[in-house]
Amino acid sequence: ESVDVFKRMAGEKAVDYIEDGMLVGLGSGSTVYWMLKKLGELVEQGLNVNGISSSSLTESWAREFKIPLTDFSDVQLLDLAIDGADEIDPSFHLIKGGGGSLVREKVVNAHSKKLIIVADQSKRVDVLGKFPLPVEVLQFGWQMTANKIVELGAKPVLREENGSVYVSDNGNYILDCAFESIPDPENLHNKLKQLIGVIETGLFFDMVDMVIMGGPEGTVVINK
Ligand code: DER
Repeated sequence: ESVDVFKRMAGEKAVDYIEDGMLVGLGSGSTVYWMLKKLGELVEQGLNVNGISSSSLTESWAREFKIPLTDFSDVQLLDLAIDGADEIDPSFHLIKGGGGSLVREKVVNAHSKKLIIVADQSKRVDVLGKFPLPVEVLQFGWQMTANKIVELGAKPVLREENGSVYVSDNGNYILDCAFESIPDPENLHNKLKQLIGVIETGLFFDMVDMVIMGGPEGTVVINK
């Protein structure tokens, strides 16, 4: 269906920015899937890259596509990270975490010289917040953490998957927090990070260098 076509367009276009010998941060999600598939084809044709995965699912896709993998014990700075997003505002601030990998995604993206976001056009918003903000929290005492988030104006919902509570790759819970509108992402992120029990938030600000958007007019590349 057309959204998947738009995702595929954006994901495949991002591979144009991967040069031979690069260390690449591999994001997560269904748009990144198409980037990984295309990258695997280039690796098969001889492109030399090493990737660090931001989730167990991405790792399984990378192995399926025979993309060589490394880790932070060998590599401390990546040349390029390519990742998806749930919302992108005009300043390139993001909401991420719909796929549950926001913590490792933020670690990978923060340790990369350049970050490219790939998305279908529906991810573009004027103000962040319609998409509930994923917040990763310690399992221990999560109810108290949720109560503190309520005081910040949200309605946190404990994420479930297949009828049981979702547990992240890091062994934590995720609260999906409906703030409705987040005009000042940095301020909200800082308030959330101060709460005892909050591990990380899905607010990514001042991290993105380029956005590649797939839509009916084709693929649009927007530099910061
Ligand atoms: O969880 C994330 O941040 C992922 O990047 C994901 O939400 C992106 O969504 P997609 O599956 O539409 O690419």
